Amino acid sequence: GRATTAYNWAQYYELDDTYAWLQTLAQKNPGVVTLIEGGKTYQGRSILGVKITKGGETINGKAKPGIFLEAGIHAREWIAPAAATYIINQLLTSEVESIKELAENYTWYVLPHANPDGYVYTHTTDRMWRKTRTPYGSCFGADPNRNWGFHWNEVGASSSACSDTYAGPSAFSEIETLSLSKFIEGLKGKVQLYLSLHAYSQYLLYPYGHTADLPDNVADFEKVFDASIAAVNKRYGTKYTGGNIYDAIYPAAGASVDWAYGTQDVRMAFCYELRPSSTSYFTGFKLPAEQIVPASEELLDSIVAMATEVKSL
Ligand code: ING
Ligand code: ZN
Repeated sequence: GRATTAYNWAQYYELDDTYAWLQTLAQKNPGVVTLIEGGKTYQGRSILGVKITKGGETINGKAKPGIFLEAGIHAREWIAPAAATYIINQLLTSEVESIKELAENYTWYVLPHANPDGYVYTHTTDRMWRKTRTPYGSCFGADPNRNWGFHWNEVGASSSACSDTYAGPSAFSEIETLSLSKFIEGLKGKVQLYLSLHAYSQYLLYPYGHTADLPDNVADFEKVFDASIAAVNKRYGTKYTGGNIYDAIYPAAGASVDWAYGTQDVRMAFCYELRPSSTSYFTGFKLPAEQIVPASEELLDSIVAMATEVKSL
C-alpha cells in the first residue's frame, strides 16, 4: 500500500513506492542522483533507476569506473530490489569511510527493478511469479534471465512458454531485456563491474552459465570471489558458496551476467543469490522483512571487498 511513513528497510514496497522514492532522491540530490531509464516493459512501465555521481564523474581528471547493478529481474525474489535500494541509500548517506569511498570512487548505475511487470504481478496476483508478463498463447512470460543474446537457449532453459525458465521465442524477445541491453551497450567502456541480484541460496556466481569452460580471467574471478565471500561472512557469520554458474548451481544459458561478460567489455560480472540459505521452495522467496537490513548490510560489506579487490587486479 501507499507508504505512510518515510521510506525504510523494515518492509517490502510496491513498485510505485520505490519509484516515487527514486524520484525524490533525484530531486533532493541534484548533480549527484540522476534518474535513468534502463528500459521499458511489455505493459508499458519504465525500468527506472539512478545514476550516482558523488563528487562528480571524474577523479584526478579521469572518468571514474562504473559499477552497474540490476536487481529484481526475477519478480518473486523480493529481497533483491530491497537490497538494491538499501545500497543506493547507503551510497548517498553513509558516514562509514569504506562506503563513502565506494560511493565517491565509482559512477554507479543501479536499477532495483529489472522486471517491473512481474514485480507488480507478485503483489496483485501471484507471489511466486518469476518471469515477465508477455502473453505467449495460453501462458505468460519468458524468463528474463534466460533471454539474453549470448549462447541463447543452448542449455538450462525451456522452449515451453508455460515453463518458469522459458527462454522466449528468440533472444531478446522480451522488451525488458532488449531495452536494458541497449542501455548497457550505451555504457560501453564505462562498466568495470556488473552485478546482478537474485535470491535465494547464498551463492556468489560468475560466468559462464552456458558451458563448463571457465572465463579466461578465472584467476581474477577466484581472487575477487574469495575476498567477497570472506567479507559477507564477517558481520553475521552468513555463509556463501559458489563459483562458476555451470558447476556451482546448474547449466543456464542466456543470463544477464553471461551476456555482460561475454559480449560487452565488462571483465568482472557476478550474480549474488541472497538470503535465505537453501530451504523450502515456498518460503525461500519470502525472506522476513526483518532480514532486509542484515542481508543488505552483509551484501554491502561484500561489495566493498569486491571493489577493493577488483581495483588491485
Ligand atoms: N537463480 C539464477 C537463475 O537465473 C543463475 C541462477 C544466475 C543462472 C546467474 C544463470 C546466471 O536461475 C535464481 N534463483 O534465479
Ligand atoms: Zn533469480
